[in-house]
Amino acid sequence: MLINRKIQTLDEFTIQQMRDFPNATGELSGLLRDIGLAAKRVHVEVNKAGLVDILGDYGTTNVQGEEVKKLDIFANNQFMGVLRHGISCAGIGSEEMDDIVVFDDAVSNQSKYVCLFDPLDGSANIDVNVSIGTIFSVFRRVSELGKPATKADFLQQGIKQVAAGYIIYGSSTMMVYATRRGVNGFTLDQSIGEFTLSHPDIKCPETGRIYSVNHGNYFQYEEKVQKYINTCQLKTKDNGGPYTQRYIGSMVADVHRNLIKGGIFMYPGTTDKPKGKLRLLYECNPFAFIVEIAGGKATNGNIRILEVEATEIHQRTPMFIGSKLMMEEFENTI
Ligand code: P6P
Repeated sequence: MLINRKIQTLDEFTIQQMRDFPNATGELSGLLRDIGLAAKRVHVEVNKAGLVDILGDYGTTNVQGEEVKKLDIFANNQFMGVLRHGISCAGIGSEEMDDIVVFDDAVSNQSKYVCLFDPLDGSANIDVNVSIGTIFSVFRRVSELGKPATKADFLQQGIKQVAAGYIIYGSSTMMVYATRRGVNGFTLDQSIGEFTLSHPDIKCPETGRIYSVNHGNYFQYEEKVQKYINTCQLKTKDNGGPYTQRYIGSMVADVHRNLIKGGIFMYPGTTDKPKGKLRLLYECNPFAFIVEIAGGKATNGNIRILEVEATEIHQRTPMFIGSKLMMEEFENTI
């Protein structure tokens, strides 16, 4: 019987990557497989959310003051659980938790990495069946191995990430992650219960015709942003257009679409929220790392997202991210 070697599972891919690096300890590969396992468990619950009483508010609010949906808590616990019981992660930070959780056991304290998560981004869309996602960021610890992880392990510039990725729970469930070797996408094959390599070596198209922004805040944006939005609306076939506006209010869905098709996603600061809404450590840094590795760009309107100094776990930042040439046109708007 011929074995179809064309289909490569996430596990096989990460092990192959490890074989290509003889000095690799396998911790990062193991960490990515752990995340894939938790993602499969979240996939099951997200896919039946309409069927069981797992919808609705959990009755609490998270550190952002947002109502917490039960799936948020479930997802947070899944990712924290697999990493706490793995061998690759010393602690995690999460949108759903006020402060970092340091695992502080003999095995975890020897682990080289820490992770940050938005366990279920876009959760306000759960009840209306819009695609939602998990976003994750991986740092190598700066604290002493053998001792518990510290806050400093998490408050690093995004440029120091060793891996970052997301899972999108949509028409299919996909896990996309980047290391410095590239960006690869894996689609969940439910017939075998494995993520299988479906989008090898993802590159962000150098330009595109999609711009994504919440027009409802237009009059709260700074003049430069308003001017760029106006530019997008005035594009014709003679100057790279016409553009189309696509904004679903679920960052993972919006940025994933633009990563694959080309486009620009913007969550600018507003007069009400000068720092914008999106969080640096577990939303903007991971996507900035992924999109830059794929050939795109990501800034806060002034500097690379990956160079923004991290001062606290839940800090926010304006975010502009996408195709290289579209980002450069935005940056050159005065
Ligand atoms: P607005 C979801 O709550 C989220 O954090 C991102 O997924 C999404 O891009 C953004 O907020 C949407 O925010 O203010 O446009 O509804």
